[in-house]
Amino acid sequence: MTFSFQTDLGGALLPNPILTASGCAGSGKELSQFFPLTELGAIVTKSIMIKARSGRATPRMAETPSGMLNSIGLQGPGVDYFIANDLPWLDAQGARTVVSIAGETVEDYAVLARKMRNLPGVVGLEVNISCPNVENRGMVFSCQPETARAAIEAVRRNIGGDLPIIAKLSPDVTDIVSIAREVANAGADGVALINTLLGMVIDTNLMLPKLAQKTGGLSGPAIRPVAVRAVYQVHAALPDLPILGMGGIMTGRDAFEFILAGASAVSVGTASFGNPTAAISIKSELENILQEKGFATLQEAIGYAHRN
Ligand code: RRO
Repeated sequence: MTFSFQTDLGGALLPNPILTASGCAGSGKELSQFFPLTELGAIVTKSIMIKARSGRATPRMAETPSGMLNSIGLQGPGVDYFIANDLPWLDAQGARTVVSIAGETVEDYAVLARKMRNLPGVVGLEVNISCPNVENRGMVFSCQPETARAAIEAVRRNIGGDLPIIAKLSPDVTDIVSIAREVANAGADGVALINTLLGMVIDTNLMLPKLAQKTGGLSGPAIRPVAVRAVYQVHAALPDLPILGMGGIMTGRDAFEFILAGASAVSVGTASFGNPTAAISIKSELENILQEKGFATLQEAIGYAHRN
């Protein structure tokens, strides 16, 4: 019998569950030098906003134990450039694209959602409501149930058609399950867990924060247990809500951990900075592990750690 690696991420049918993590592979051009983008379940683009942005002041990256801190601040070319240039290129590669969108206001999410209608090669939307690198913490929509709901409702009302909406949540909350429930009720087809954790590093020689804007988002293996916990809790409470899991996945075994916790697919981010082919190795390692453990399909393994 042939092994089935397919997954269904809230209506996005993907041949395998390995995606890039938003922000870690731009719009795919750099990675395409190393492997065909069609090898991935999907590519998740850097979050796109309405207007072009140069991002935050430098330095905006710092190494941390088993991780890294970033303070990019939503650098990007703006949605119209993205639609005119990056998306046609991705489509020409045959890539399945999940577009990540980010807004400063609820109305921004509405405008971006309208622009996402009927675009070639786009299989889903990741709605980033959790960027930690903004001037105003009130802009971290997913940190409050009301703003999380308002942003996702705006996307749902304006997207039209049946493009899956995946809401990306912040781990910097007391109860991530309540936020997941809120966005599901607002019309999200799934959730992406987790964005980076807000952190800081101080240079002890200079005796000042290493990042120009002081705080940044922590990613990498250091945050994996936090991410696995979030996936497990949300899957336990909302077993029918598809989850895109991420946070420090370096190996197929790490990806398997997220699948067992309840993720239907996973994103590989920080690992690809050190090794651009990380996602491809993780894909084959995960497929091998699933078969060694006796699973005939990926589906059977999703949430397997929840059994009694
Ligand atoms: O651009 C960023 O600084 C950034 C974003 Br949009 C995000 O969602 N998460 C992150 O760690 N950095």
